[in-house]
Amino acid sequence: MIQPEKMRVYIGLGSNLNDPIAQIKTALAALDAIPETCSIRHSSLYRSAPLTLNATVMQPDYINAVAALDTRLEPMQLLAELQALEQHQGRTRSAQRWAARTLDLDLLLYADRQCKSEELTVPHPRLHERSFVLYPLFEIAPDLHVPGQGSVRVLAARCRIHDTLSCSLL
Ligand code: A4P
Ligand code: MG
Repeated sequence: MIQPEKMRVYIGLGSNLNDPIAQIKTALAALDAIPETCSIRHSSLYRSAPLTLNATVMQPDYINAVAALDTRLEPMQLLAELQALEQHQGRTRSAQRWAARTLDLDLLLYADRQCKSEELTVPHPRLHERSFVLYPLFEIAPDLHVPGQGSVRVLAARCRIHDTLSCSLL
């Protein structure tokens, strides 16, 4: 049987509950254990102010990172694996969008593919405007091109000017 080709994908990790640094470290190891998938590299950990929809509800700072993986899984299969890992690390989904969470795993990029549905949109629809995604992505893949948006180098530089959220290396 012919094996599907390996695809380079990028995962955004975020946590701001229950020892976020430990949550991210555990998740980085767990990503490497996903079937048909291996971890290539990951960024340093970054601390960022929470981006929320309701400024009156306080949230702890986030720890964020980005990981590069090679996978033979199709995008929806990979998303299911990511959601299972979130679940395993105690993620609960409230009705409130962008609520505090133990672990959020976003599929940022799947090779140069583009798709748009409620279940899965890649490139991740908000990646190009978020310093907590672009800084770690720039650290591990400065020459990467984001389909429909441009180079990570340019997007990260633009973000340095426009994103008012603080985001720094841990
Ligand atoms: N979904 C669609 N596309 C994708 C994708 N590319 N990757 C769907 C992952 N999931 C994707 O996600 C909601 C639905 O999006 C899923 O059912 C999936 O099928 P969720 O994880 O349940 O909820 P969410 O994360 O609250 O919603 P959303 O809109 O994905 O939020 P974001 O964009 O992930 O932002 N502030 C800081 N400083 N750092 C953060 O990491 N993260 C968020 C969440 C808000 N504020 C933050 C951070
Ligand atoms: Mg999410």
